Amino acid sequence: MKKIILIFHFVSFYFLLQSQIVSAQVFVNQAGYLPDLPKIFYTSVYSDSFFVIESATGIITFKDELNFSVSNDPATGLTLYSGDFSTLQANGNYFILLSNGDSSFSFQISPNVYDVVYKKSLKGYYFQRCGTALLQPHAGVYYHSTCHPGDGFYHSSTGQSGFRLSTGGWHDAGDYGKYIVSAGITLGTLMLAYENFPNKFNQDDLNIPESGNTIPDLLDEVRFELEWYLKMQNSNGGVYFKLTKQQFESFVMPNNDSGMRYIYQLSSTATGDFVAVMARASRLFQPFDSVFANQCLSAAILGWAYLTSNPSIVPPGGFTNPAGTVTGQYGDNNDSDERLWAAAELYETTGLSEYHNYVIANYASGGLISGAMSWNKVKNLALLTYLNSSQTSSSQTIKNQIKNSLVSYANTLSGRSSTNGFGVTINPGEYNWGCNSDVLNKALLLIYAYEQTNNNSYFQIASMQLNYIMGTNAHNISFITGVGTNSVMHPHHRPSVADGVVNPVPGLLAGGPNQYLDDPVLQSHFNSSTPPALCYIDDVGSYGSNEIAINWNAPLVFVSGYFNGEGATSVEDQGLNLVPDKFELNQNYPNPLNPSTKIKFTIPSLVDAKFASTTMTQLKVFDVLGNEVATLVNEYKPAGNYEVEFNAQNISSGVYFYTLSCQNYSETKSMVLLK
Ligand SMILES: [Ca+2]
Ligand SMILES: [Ca+2]
Ligand SMILES: [Ca+2]
Ligand SMILES: [Zn+2]
Repeated sequence: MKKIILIFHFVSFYFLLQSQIVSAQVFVNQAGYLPDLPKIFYTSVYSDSFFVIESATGIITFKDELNFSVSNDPATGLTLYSGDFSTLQANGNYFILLSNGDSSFSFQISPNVYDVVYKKSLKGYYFQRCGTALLQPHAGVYYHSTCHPGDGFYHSSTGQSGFRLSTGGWHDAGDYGKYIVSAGITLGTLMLAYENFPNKFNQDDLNIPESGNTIPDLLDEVRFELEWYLKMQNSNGGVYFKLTKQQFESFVMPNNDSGMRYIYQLSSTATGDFVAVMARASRLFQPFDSVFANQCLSAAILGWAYLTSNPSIVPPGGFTNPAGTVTGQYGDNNDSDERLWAAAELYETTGLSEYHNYVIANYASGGLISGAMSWNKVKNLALLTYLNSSQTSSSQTIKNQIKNSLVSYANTLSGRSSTNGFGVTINPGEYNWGCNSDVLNKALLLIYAYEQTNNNSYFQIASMQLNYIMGTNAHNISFITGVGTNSVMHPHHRPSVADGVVNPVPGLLAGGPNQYLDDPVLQSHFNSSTPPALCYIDDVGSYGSNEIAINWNAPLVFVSGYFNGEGATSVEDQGLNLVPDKFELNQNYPNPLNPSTKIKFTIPSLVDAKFASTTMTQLKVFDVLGNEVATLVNEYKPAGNYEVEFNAQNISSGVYFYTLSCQNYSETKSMVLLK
């Protein structure tokens, strides 16, 4: 009886007040599901069964039982159940209703569900632009005047002094600094997406200043950063590590952030990243702007000369902040991966044996693909470029080795996914600073494994990682600002704090759970016994779990854009298969009922009388457990409009469902009996 009352409260509120009550324990991808992909949701409360309900009409479109998933999930401590409504493919806006009355946030099923995610996440870079005004036509309420026009002055640690024009580029993260190495993997990943899947990443309608110029907006946005990169290269080919203040800025708008910003020492990791992205850019920009493409290649070759004349890491041991500077250090004492990536991209662009020989000599040291990349580990970018090399001199043997390591690692990720309550590919211990980007970088590798093998399970597990980011997680939150009903509202992001606008700048990925509690806010809410995936808080002070970063957004652009492109194909397919359907089942009236109500329905003319013997129209009433309560119609009905009366005198208060079925048509609505 308790169940009936719960469901009654929910449905009555929903239909009478049109406001949905959402419980905290039914976890869906809030952006939605592609029609052809698996559709899984999770819940931490046991219930007999679940319904998928169309939001606008209350129609039940799907019903099934929950599956037990895990007990005491190692990442969350939760016991989890999952529901699978993969066979529901009809476009629409839905929510999940459990038979105990709990419900989910609403979500869509549509070929275009990832279009908004992809476009917002890519446009997130526009909002990070530095040294320029963000104008209202492109930035909307987030507009601001030019910031940081004084970039920058040589820090004394460089041994140089004075001003060096180095305006432009993107703010790195929640702060206003600009760092070559976090931008390196960012540019590498964005260009990887375009180079390997140009038809999925070639849109020119992002509403950035360069939209409509016939050049893909992804490349326009990348170029905004590349132009800054070029300003950070010294005449000897080496590249300065970063451009920041000595201290992090206070929470002001970027155009109100004054004071000296400094250029820090030359670095071989920065130079390796620079060479790699410039070499790759020269390939991609050649069809659009050969002058710029050649400039990129020249800069890359100059950078490579610096690396070859400095065979040991620069500065020795890797970059560290000089005394008095506390902005991001991005410490990395191993530049072999950056050098390998530089050589791989130069080889792919030029085909020259000098670079190829370097790749052949160094690609295998330290193993092949065995983990996701990050700002300090860019080897995968080198290996993926070689795996997809179009140079005729490239080695098939090496390609096979890379492919085998990729597939082997994808199998490892599959195993991890199966032991995680939400199907995520990171294990306890790995819920560290920025782990949401790790989840997406693993999805990226699964996508490449799928592309290499056509093994559909890799594709599906990759999609589950994106589901996790957009709501199938213990926080029931979309970790992307501006995406989903319940998304991050208080990112550690200075413009979002200072702009006086309620909603944060959209399209930015929060770092996610941080079991190592790397900030005072996390430490005040959680402790070492908190399950790792629960160590997250949507609080501006939690830079350890709620900051944003350009390098974290890049795999989000990649993965959401990849699946978005998958959906675009389905749109055309779907258009060809539309079947007209003129059956109608109306909402009963009155509703709630006591004790009788009327139900109207329509049978279309396509139900021909000559099939009368096999074409029964049925209208039946069920309780929430699916037990039949009454049969109102069970006979052949010619085309026409009908009205039947349902008298509920002998049954108890609660929610009931009525289903009209005829031939292949079936539709269900709910009604409330209130005595
Ligand atoms: Ca454009
Ligand atoms: Ca490195
Ligand atoms: Ca704000
Ligand atoms: Zn700026």
